[in-house]
Amino acid sequence: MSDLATLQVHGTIGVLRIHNPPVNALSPKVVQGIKNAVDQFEADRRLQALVVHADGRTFVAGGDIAEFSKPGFEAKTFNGTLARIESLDRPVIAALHGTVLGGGLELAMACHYRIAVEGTRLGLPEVLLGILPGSLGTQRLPRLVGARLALDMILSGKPIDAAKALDSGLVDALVEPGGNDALLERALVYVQELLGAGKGPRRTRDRTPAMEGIEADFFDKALAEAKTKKGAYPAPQRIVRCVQAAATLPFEEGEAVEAALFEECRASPQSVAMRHLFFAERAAGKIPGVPADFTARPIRKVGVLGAGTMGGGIAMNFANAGIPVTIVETSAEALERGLGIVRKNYEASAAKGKLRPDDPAKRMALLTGSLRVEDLADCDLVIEAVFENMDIKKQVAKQLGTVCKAGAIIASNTSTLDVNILAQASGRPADFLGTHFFSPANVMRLLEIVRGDATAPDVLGTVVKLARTIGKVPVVSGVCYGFIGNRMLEPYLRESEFLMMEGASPAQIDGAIQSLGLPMGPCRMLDLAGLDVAAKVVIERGKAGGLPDDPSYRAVVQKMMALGRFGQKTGAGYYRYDGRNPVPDLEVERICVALAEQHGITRRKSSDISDEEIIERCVYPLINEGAKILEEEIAYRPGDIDLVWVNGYGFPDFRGGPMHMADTIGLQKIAARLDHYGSQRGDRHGYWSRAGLLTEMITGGHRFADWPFN
Ligand code: 3H9
Repeated sequence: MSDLATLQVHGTIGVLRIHNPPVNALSPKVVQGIKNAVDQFEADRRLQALVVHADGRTFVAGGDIAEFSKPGFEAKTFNGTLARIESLDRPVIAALHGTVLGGGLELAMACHYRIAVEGTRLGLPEVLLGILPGSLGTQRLPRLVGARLALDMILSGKPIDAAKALDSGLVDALVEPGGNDALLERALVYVQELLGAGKGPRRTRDRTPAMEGIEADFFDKALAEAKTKKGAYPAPQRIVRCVQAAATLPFEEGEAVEAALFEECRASPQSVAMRHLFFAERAAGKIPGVPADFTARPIRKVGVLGAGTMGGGIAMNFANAGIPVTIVETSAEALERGLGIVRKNYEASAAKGKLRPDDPAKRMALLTGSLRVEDLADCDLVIEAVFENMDIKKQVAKQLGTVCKAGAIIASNTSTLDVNILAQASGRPADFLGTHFFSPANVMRLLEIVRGDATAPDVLGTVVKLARTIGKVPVVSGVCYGFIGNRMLEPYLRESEFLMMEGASPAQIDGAIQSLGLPMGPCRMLDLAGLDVAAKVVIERGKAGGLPDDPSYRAVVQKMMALGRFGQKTGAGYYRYDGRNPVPDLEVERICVALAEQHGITRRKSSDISDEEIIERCVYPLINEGAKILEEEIAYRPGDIDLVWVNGYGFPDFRGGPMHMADTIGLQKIAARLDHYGSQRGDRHGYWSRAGLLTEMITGGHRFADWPFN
């Protein structure tokens, strides 16, 4: 017998109590428990009604996502149980709180009445996992809230709050917050009211979906839009077909449509990839050496040193979360300029309706500008975002080590520098770490958190937790050049430049990479970031002795900088710019021809360079570098690397990130192609040398998905 869902008796009312912490996901045992409870309720004729209620912080938050990949998974048992609940001849009331999501909302919609605590969120987020609601959500939701809102909710995956749910007919009454026992009490009173009023079962499947605002071509248009905007994803087009079925066919026929299309989505490689990312995001918060029950340092006030683009963006993250920030600059003009840009950003968001009209003023009020580093003395966390230069950053770290109060955390927003050196310079290495925000820092979800050799576990844990509070996806990286993301970017950019010198055009390279689903190939990406910035990173690294002994290495970007072609901002880089539109530029070809000649590189006709070669040469070395990063324990898991690429570099989520994609391609194929290009190109600089881990994995028959292997 399952005790994860049981029938309890309160006088003449049955209570189906679900207890599967932390989020009451519908594991097979929970489903079995619900089925047993329904059997018992059906048999016990003394009971006049059934209340469905869940323990803990939330009602059921969905089907158990881990189950979807197991052999023999099927939704039939749960769906059959929902049909039995709906068919019961006595009223069934769902008492909702927390996040009523996916299978949880599907359970609630099979009940006859729904009450919810104010603040409850209700939604069908399956689309974010590459699937569609598979327990009749696509059929019951349109019958409750109308086809238009249902389609909107299922396609976006965004939950609605209880007030909107009440408005739209998804719930019947709201209850004041007051804890789980109070909710149950209130539900029992509600039942008595229903019974007193002689109300009986009210089955969702018997309703007709409201078709307000649904013109004759509504579904055709929705389908066409799903195809153009979300064509790479399995679910959106199928969701439209399911909701159309709900609106036009009898319930049983719609049910069959949903079952078939759900299965197609579930089995798709895109959904497997997106489910992988769901669990990767949760796993990334588990950090070796940081106990699950560590005590976080309180962060009530944050300091940011530097009000440039990065500093301003970083400060916005905290102000958005209601945390006061002191921003320090060296001159009044720079401070004014920095705060002015932040204000403009907020005002632009408010103008687009993304913020309430009074939000910009409220958020600006949380930002205090100062010209004195000493004003950072009362901050619990200080992030320096000054110019990326070792000497300057060392000096700043030293100063912060003196100014910051005892127990404060000191962070450097560096994208490449050695955090251990900076930590030593601060004189407080245990309090020190790196926070690598991605630009624009107020938008990009990734935060690479760089753990120094001496970073204290509670310091690391606190910053990871804080990152989640401000809506970031935190990934911990060890110390190495470029950390996880930029280190892997390096071989990708290296090969794209060699390909240009060999005869491929920027548009050809970008086209091949974009065919994988990345929004931009390497050339457009660098044009946007600034070729001057990119070239300086290469030059600085060269000065520090970190470049291979190869004059042709990253020669193109350095030449571009020398010619003043800094990218989009100067109207020319790898492309010429017509406004923001990249236009192929013959001058770039001339530059590459000259560089090829200078470095003894044989040119080929561009038509002889296939998309396949471009993808293999840019992406496989990037994956190989990822394997090296794992081998060196710079990243703790392949999933962490995938999160970095999906959230920081636009790698498509439906491919699950580069390491997940490597599993899909097959490690043997990747190794064989690395070897092939190594021998074809004469690998004097070790560009193609395989990560030992890759060879080890192939020998052991492992995939990255099996990590850790023993
Ligand atoms: C679905 O329902 C399909 C149906 O249509 C058909 C069914 C037949 N499954 O996020 P947190 C784990 S699809 C398994 O850190 P929070 C999570 O891994 C599903 N596990 O907490 C973590 O484990 P650990 C539709 C799940 O408070 C722990 O719970 N539903 C599931 O920040 C805590 O999670 C969704 O897509 C699950 N469904 O956020 C909702 N959910 O501690 C997905 C959570 O070992 N879930 N876990 O790392 C969420 O959005 C958030 O978890 C939630 C809580 C908002 C509920």
